[in-house]
Amino acid sequence: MPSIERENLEQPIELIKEKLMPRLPGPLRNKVDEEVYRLEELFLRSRPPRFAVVGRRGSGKSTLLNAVFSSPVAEIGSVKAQTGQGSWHMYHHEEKDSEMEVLDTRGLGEGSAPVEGVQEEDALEEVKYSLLEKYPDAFLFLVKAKEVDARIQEDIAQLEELRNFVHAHHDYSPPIIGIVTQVDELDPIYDAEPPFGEEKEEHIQEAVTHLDNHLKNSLPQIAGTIPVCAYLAFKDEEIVYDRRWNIDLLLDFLLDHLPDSTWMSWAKITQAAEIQKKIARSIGKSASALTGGIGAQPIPWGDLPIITSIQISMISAIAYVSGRDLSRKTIVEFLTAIGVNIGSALALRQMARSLSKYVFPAVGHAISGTIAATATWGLCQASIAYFIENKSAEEAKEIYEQGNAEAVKEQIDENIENEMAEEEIDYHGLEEDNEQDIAEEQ
Ligand SMILES: Nc1nc2c(ncn2[C@@H]2O[C@H](COP(=O)(O)OP(=O)(O)OP(=O)(O)O)[C@@H](O)[C@H]2O)c(=O)[nH]1
Ligand SMILES: [Mg+2]
Repeated sequence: MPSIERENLEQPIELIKEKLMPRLPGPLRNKVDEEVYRLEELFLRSRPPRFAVVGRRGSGKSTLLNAVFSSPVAEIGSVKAQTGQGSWHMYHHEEKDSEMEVLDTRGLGEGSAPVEGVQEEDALEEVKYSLLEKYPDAFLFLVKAKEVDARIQEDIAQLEELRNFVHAHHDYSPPIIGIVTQVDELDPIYDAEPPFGEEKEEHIQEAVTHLDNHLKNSLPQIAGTIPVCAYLAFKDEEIVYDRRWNIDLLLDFLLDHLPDSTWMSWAKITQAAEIQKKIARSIGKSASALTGGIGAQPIPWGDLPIITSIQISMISAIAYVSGRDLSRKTIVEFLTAIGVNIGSALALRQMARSLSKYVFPAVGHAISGTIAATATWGLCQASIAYFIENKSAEEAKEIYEQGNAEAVKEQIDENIENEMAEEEIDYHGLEEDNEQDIAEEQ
């Protein structure tokens, strides 16, 4: 993440911690603190995800990395084992400005020595050595669909050993995800192009159950087993043939098992709209709960820009998740689209002030938690529409206003005084909106 632009994300969180948090009563402070911590994980401690990819020679490790990036980031060895050093590699994609760290292990249980040369005698020892340096966020255990029967017990024992090793040295137990690769190779072989027919699907399911049961016997905490076809062909870095199947599901599954600090990177790497939306909604939820918590306590007018600066952080983060850069121009473009008169203001403080006039036009002497949370959620929905769904400025504005109309109506109906005395945060509309979104996508 470019450091100059990071202050859009950093400053508001700092302001809340320094200026607002100390004023909040205990229970509310705890709630706000939780959300602050989560946003810090997402924004400030953001780092590339780290995977240890374990699998035999030719199981499809390199191919899977390429499939995840949709780009030939890893060399593919179709003849001899290529991955010789059991060390961490940073896979980098310049255009997407995205990275992922991978411990691409030399195929465990190998016969012949790989071409790049091996530093340690024993492949397992070599992998352990690399794991001393860093722990992976998750182990990906790849097995060819046609080989789920072949001496798999030995491989699983090694996997278990590696995980125990990580636990002993880093006090962390990475989730293990079983991946059945090259499912297109299963019978019937003539049904090689996804989407697959019924008979093929049955065989895929059999392979998954087989691997999953084996894994569960030794490693009951296994996160799950996912079948994929990762086959992609490139010419001059461009995809010329695409046989990928179920990769989206795998990306989504992995997201659920990755720490929050890797989510921003995951969005950049995968560039999958569904992943981006899921992350954006989750950021929106935290930001809404946070602003709602702060708004539940009377705060002076002068401090409202602190709330709107958090909203700007959220909008920046969603723009970033969508693949835009973190520049102020991006934010100004969005704010202008939804009707915030921003003038030539490019400093965060000025933007926050303009936004606060728009979001809290005339609610009285202070805002309520409900209205703060709903406005934040409305801005989240509008930024998703604008940045991720590429909807027009008018549509984004409409989405924001719809959400807000409800909030304002609610506000009039309620006794503001009473509500502000309550410490419970009202998450009005969040759950329903989220469920509605999910329903719409299905
Ligand atoms: N049909 C098919 N072939 C695949 C698939 N995934 C990988 N392959 C092929 O399998 C061979 C091995 O794949 P790699 O990705 O190089 O396997 P690897 O695990 O990285 O191998 P090493 O680095 O040698 O350990 C290559 O010829 C790939 O093209 C798949 O989903 N379907
Ligand atoms: Mg490889």
